Amino acid sequence: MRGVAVVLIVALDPPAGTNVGEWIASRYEALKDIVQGFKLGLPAIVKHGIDSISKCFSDYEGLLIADLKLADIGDVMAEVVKWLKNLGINGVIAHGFVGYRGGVEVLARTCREAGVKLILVVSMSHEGSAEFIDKHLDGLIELAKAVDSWGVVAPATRPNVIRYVRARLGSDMVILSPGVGAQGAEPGDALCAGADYEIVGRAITRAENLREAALNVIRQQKEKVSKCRG
Ligand code: BMP
Repeated sequence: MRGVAVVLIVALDPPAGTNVGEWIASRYEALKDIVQGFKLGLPAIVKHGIDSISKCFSDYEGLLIADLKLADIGDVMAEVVKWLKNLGINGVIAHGFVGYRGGVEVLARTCREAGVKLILVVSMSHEGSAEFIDKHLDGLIELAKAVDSWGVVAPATRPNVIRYVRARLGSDMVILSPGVGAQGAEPGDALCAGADYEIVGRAITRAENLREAALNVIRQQKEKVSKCRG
């Protein structure tokens, strides 16, 4: 995966008051052939339910990530993963701060058995990440390594954190970076710092022309990456 130059996941977070089904379907149709995956967040899932949403993606072969930021006892998180798997989801985001024993340990085992990619948050893109989460960055990275998670989330808004996470993780684990566009990071910066995927939401999903906005992000990613990776 690290050899792939440009990789984009679109975060689908419909604004309140929209018809969620139509909002998601139109974005899926406009973007599915030019991006590598979609991330479904709580706004979509709370309103519409993963059951209804997943029907729209039934023929999709890319990454389909449920961003529930799971943070519960392992047995409950495991049941969620089994539901998600049945509905065609192939990746799930969880918090590591619940700890290994009886928590992430169970979740990771269930993900492995179900063939669902586990993605653990090790640092977040908003400022408050420094208050609690970032104080445990090393521990969260070690946890991701211990359970051999498929990937981690680290912030595009702070490329120095991505560089640190990449150095600690080595080259095998995938880093997914949100914070591009609406939160201020520029396309390609996280990739240049060591991320494998950039996650972009509003800068694409709320644009007048969805496809043009996504192609614009991809073009900027390519320009940046060609400079920093040569
Ligand atoms: P946007 O590009 O519209 O800011 O969306 C970013 C997406 O990434 C949202 O779905 C958000 O839930 C997610 N995200 C984030 O912004 N920061 C994090 O640290 C972790 C996330 O999952």
